[in-house]
Amino acid sequence: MTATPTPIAPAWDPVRAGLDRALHALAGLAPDLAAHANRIGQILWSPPRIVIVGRLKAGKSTLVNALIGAPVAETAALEATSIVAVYQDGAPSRAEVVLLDGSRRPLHLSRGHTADLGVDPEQVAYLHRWLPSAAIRDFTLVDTPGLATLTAENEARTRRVLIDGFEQTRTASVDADAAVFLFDSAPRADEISFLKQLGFTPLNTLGVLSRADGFGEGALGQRNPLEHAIAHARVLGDRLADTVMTVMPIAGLLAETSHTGALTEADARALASLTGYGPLEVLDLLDTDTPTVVPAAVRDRILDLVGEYGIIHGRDVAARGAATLNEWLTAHSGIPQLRGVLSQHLGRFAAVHRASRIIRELDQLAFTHPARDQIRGIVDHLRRDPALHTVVLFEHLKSMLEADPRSPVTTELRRLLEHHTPAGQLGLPDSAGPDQVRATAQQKLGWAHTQALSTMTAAEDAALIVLQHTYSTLAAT
Ligand SMILES: Nc1nc2c(ncn2[C@@H]2O[C@H](COP(=O)(O)OP(=O)(O)OP(=O)(O)O)[C@@H](O)[C@H]2O)c(=O)[nH]1
Ligand SMILES: [Mg+2]
Repeated sequence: MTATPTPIAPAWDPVRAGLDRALHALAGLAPDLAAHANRIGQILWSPPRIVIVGRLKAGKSTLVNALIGAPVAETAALEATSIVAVYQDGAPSRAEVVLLDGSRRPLHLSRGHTADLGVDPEQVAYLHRWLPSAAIRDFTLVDTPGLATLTAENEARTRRVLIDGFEQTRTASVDADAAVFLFDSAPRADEISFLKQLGFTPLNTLGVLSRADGFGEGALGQRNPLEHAIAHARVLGDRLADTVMTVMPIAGLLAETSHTGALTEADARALASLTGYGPLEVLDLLDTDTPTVVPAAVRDRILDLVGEYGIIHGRDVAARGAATLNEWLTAHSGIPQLRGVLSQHLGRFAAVHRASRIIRELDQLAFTHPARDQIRGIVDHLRRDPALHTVVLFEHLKSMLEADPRSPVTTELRRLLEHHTPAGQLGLPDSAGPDQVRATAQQKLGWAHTQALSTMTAAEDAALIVLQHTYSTLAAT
């Protein structure tokens, strides 16, 4: 039914299967609905999209390159990313410019990089780039211009393709399913409010404390910046619990260098030649135009590759060669852990978010199409499918986060979604026995009944019906 029928791992996904069945049923209703089913099917069978957002120069493009394993996104101290770019696994390597009206134009690539856009940037919604890369097989990455009042123009470009109802058009939206939110110190209030406008939940939003290798006083300070960043990420994770699932410290530069094959034996030798110098000589090396220890050009290249932290702490390791240094950079970058969270937690909720987007599309069709009763029947059936229970809970969580984030109903929904075992879902330790699980579910069922007598919002009304259903199922297991 779809243009790209290659199944994405996991091979058998009951949520996808349920949605695919519904799309087949939809396609069978009328010829124009077959076209809708095909369009929606393309969303279903392409990898979820993870958007990287954050302040200007937070290290977004560097992280994108590190995750892809190739220097595809422009990064620089001065140059800013000026348009939204979607990086998707696919061959051949190519790019298209997507205009605000949704139309597409092929774009000439010179040596893998995008040359001139060929159109007024004001007409461009985003750049769609395909490149063969196993690293982005399970999720497509979206790099965005940084948020900052100084570059209001770039910020507007990020907003108009990400935020529902921002400027009138949704034709050329990138439709992201999850966000990685980068900040190199505490995020500002306007950044948090931008994030809220994206319409994600804390379950599909990951916080990244970026540039961890320069955190606090940096590489020359008393405290190891990476350790400091790890501790601070924990504090921020608690503080931002309403916004992000967790906060992970990342040194994107170290990962970009180690994942894109930028490091050579000559670099390792140059770095190793700095072993044995004291703090003052290292300061001289880093800070002056004419360092005495190595030529300025060599110093600049190593600084670009591994930063001050890499120079100070990687010197000894470098003596063991480029491969060992590469491993050291990876291990200190935080990227292996980030990859784990992306593919497990964030990836899981990105898929749930996308499923809910598809159901919303079907709801829309049921609203506008003459075959509304049959479409409604398909959607109702889908919502009752036990395989889609998580998606239904997620929809209610989204409504509750808008209506009343502090309500205990919101807390219950989030816990049910975040945990995998019945005990965890009910707030019990995993060691809890079946009797205790049943008794607690029964107790919560009673609570939900009582709550339902005096609800504050329509969202809560609807959520409590689903909670009652969930608790009775848990009580019966
Ligand atoms: N030391 C260090 N420098 C970093 C790190 N990540 C990025 N940088 C540097 O910070 C500068 C900006 O990085 P980018 O990745 O271009 O940042 P960005 O968020 O994409 O910037 P805009 O697109 O302009 O908003 C570059 O010079 C990077 O080399 C990091 O983890 N550590
Ligand atoms: Mg950038």
